[in-house]
Amino acid sequence: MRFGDRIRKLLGMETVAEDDWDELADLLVEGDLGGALAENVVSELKAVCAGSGIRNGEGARRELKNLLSGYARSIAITPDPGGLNVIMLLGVNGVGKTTTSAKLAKFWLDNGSSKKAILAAGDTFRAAAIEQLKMHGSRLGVRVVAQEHGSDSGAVLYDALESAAADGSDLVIADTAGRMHTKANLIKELEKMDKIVAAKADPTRYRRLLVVDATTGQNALKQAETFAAAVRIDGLVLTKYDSSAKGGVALAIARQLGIPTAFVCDGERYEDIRPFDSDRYLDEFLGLDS
Ligand SMILES: Nc1nc2c(ncn2[C@@H]2O[C@H](COP(=O)(O)OP(=O)(O)OP(=O)(O)O)[C@@H](O)[C@H]2O)c(=O)[nH]1
Ligand SMILES: [Mg+2]
Repeated sequence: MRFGDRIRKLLGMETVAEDDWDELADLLVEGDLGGALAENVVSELKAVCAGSGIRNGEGARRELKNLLSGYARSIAITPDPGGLNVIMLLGVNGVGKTTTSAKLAKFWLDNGSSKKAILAAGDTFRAAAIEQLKMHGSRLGVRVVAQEHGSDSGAVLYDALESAAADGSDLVIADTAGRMHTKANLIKELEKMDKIVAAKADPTRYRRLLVVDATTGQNALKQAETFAAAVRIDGLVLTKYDSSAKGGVALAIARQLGIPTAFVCDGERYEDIRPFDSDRYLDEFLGLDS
């Protein structure tokens, strides 16, 4: 059963019973909101419903949406015309960075936000990563700037920016490594790459997107904390948000770290990406959409 359907089943047409509030808090924790936020929201909701005489589940669900709207944060990220835009994708291994790089290139080329894009193979750590990005590049007709496996990723990004300036590209999407021998290494590497790009790119056209897997729950919050400690994160990409994914972690990350969500991905095809719409997201989360 879809997560939103479970919420709707609990808060249906009938009067909300006292036990239902506790069950709702448990369900919101299962939905990856995190314990503190779930408890908070449910006690606020109880007070609002009591104060305005709302007794049935449906009405409570609508009030819950109002409350959660206060936590949801979204951001529209689009390449700005008239200069070179740089999008750096960050995240731990396997979350979907490489796939998202390709999806974003296609999305912005298709809608005209970019006329000419480059994919930069910043993941020089994993042996197959460069080939994987080149495969996407050749399928999409997008140039890939890469060096060999094991080379310095900062140098690859530097190259990609020079190359973009030389051939009139308006967008560089940088894939990066999600794996390092240690967390300290990962952070050092992130800071270094960020410095190199920041020194060369227009700061208003340089965005760092953190990719998180919606199915990993509260782990995604921990990842966001780690990455946000190293570099400024402009927005999240929530991947693997298929019909069973709950995705409440985007709310937890917004509340805890103030990071808004930019895109949602719900499949492996290039088309399976859309800008984050918090209204639609809350409707899905709370089963208000069907
Ligand atoms: N269902 C689903 N699968 C996805 C989505 N995004 C990526 N994947 C799959 O997740 C797997 C990992 O994706 P990658 O793009 O290689 O992830 P990555 O973060 O680059 O991984 P590393 O390079 O190992 O750090 C692949 O099998 C993708 O097809 C999504 O939105 N939905
Ligand atoms: Mg990758």
